Amino acid sequence: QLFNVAVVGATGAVGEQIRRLLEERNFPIASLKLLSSARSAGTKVEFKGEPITIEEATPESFRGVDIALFSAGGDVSKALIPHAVEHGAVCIDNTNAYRMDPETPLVVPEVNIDKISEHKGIIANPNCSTIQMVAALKPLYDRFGISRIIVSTYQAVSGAGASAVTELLRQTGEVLAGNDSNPGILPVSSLPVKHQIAFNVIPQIDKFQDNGFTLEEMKMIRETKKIMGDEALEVTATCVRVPVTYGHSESVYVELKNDFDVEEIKALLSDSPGITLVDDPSGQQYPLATDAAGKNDVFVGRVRRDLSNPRALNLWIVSDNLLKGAAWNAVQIAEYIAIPKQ
Ligand code: 11C
Repeated sequence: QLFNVAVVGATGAVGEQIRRLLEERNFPIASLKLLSSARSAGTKVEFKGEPITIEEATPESFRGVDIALFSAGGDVSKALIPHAVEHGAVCIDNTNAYRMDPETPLVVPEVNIDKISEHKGIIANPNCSTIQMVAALKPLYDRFGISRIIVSTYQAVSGAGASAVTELLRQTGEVLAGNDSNPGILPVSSLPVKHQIAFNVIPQIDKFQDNGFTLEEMKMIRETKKIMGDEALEVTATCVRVPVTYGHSESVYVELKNDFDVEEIKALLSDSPGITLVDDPSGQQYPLATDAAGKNDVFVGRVRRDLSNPRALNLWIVSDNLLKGAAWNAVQIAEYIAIPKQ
């Protein structure tokens, strides 16, 4: 069976990766619509050697569409997804718009692919920093139980869009030349105060909430509980932007409910689909953002028992935020819809 597919936000950093993956994976496409804001409409991109003109996304764009992948921001998703659903499309939404909606499954295929059958037209793709963490922790959750997670992130600038990558490179050049970095985008483009990211780390990703946590931190906390299906799971997060282009890294402390053997944990991780264990302290081998960039897997290393709590582990988890953290997770979900018996 072939599907009429639409990609909304087709020219963005994630949309570009979705197009590449649909092509590379030979997704069963009958027709492909590439949609964007009016600003990018009219430009042409190649798909399987054929030029496709980007069209402006409107409520009528979804007539006849079977599967629509959205990554054009929460406002676009909120405005257009109801129309796409009305036209009968299954929407895979990469934004925050529907993630916590109780009617909408929030899916990481390695964790809860069974939930896709419950969809009512929308399947939400979680936040990038959440996806890589739950994908790595799920095998441990199933085997030993998890009571508590404490995570600190080291997030690449591409999470804030292609313009933030340009900004990091520009600022780096300015600072090296002895000029003012003149920050213009980070931490949050819509807020008045901006900070230098070149040669710096910024402990703010997205806006602060009334409880003192940022929205990115609250996404990690809420989404992890929903995806794991465990509201009792204790999660706390500190999310930090670092001067890395692609690949989020995470330091994770996790308390297990049962005794474990570190070698068994490593074996479990290396046997799990979608996870690559890179853990050889003697050879100085551990996951690096520069190695994870461009790859679909979640990389885990620095696996060690905590010294203060024998039932706790410390891990280092790295993945390409635009791939498993966004485009690849979305295309994986689309593949499960298109080819259910995988
Ligand atoms: C970042 N995690 O790194 C964000 C980007 O809710 O999908 C993804 C935001 C989201 O800035």
